[in-house]
Amino acid sequence: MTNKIDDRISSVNRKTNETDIEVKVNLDGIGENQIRTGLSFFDHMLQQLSKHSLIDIDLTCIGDINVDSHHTMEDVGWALGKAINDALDNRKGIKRYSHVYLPMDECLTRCCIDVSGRPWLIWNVFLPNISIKEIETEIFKEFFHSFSQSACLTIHLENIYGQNTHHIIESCFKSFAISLRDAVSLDKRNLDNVPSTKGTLIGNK
Ligand SMILES: [Mn+2]
Repeated sequence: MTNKIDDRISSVNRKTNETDIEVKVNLDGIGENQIRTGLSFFDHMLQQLSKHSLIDIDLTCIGDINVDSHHTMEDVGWALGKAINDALDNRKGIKRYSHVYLPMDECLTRCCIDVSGRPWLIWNVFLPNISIKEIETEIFKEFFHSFSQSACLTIHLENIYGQNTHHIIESCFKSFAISLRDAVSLDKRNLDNVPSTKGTLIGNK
């Protein structure tokens, strides 16, 4: 018997008075991406996320970046997480758990994830209260929090040590990407089953 897994793709459109977002993802991609948020450093981080997760991401956000970067980053996190959640569908056959230690020059960051259906973020990442380009560093936590909520993912991110703020933030995105790639990948021995004794990993059930 051949186990057929449907294409794991999805698209999400979300428009509010603050942001207008279109995003398409393919979980079984090759890391191709088109990212346009109007925030160049954020684009750089989302390109890392796609490249190292091998999830193809086509994302456009027209946000109120004349106000600040907060709404754009929070809402992009939510829309991207929702697209991942939809593409995962019933979560059959996925590996579910993964973790990665990611070194980047002087810095080391660990990401542990559970594609659990239960949203949770632990953020043990201490950043100096500065801005990189137009983004206040505190908003990166909001991105990952939104993502965890709409993707129904348990994410534990911890920067173990590091000095350079760019490296610390980038190591969070890269460690998240690589652990996500592994956790949503399919286990050939378990394609017909949801990896839970409860029998479901669908969000918030
Ligand atoms: Mn960089």
